[in-house]
Amino acid sequence: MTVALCPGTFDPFTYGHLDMVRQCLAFADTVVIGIARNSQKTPTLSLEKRVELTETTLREAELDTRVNVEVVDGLLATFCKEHNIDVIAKGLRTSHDFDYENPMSQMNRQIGAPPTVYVGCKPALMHVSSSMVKEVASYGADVYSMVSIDTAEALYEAFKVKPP
Ligand code: COD
Repeated sequence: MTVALCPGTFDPFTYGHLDMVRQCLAFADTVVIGIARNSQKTPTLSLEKRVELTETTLREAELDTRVNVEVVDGLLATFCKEHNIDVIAKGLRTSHDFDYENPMSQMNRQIGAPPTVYVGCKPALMHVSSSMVKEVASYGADVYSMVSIDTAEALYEAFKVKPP
């Protein structure tokens, strides 16, 4: 049984992330979405909200039977050991993503984590990043095609703007 880990901040979990998970299910029996508590970024949404919205999005996509959501505290390498992860999966939108991800993958290998595989991004979702979704949502613009309804509403609430 192959277990793949999709780690990230998921602030918030977008349909781009969902597509990455779908692609992982083509080669893994189970996918674990690892939501980092202490990522280098300062998330807009609380950890609890990020977990809840990720679970809701998976349920709506009917992917919740083969995908689990977990919180990653500390190092990914330690999490992988504790959760019997076989492979770490990262999504690539552009070569910029590779430049960002590859040093992390090398460092993770050096400290005992399993190998990282890269999945390509669906062209229609190439421009979808959590940060851009948040920027657009912060002005009250429509993000319903990029995230679940609950996620969009949580963002409008967080930014105290009227939904479109
Ligand atoms: N299509 C496909 N993939 C996408 C899309 C899209 N539209 N959008 C994003 N992705 C991919 C990203 O490329 C990434 O692979 C993944 O989705 C998650 O994205 P984010 O932005 O939510 O996550 P990041 O980049 O903030 O996550 C950073 C980690 C939490 C993975 C990193 O900080 C980490 O590993 N922290 C743990 C501490 C640790 O072990 N550090 C040592 C590593 S050197």
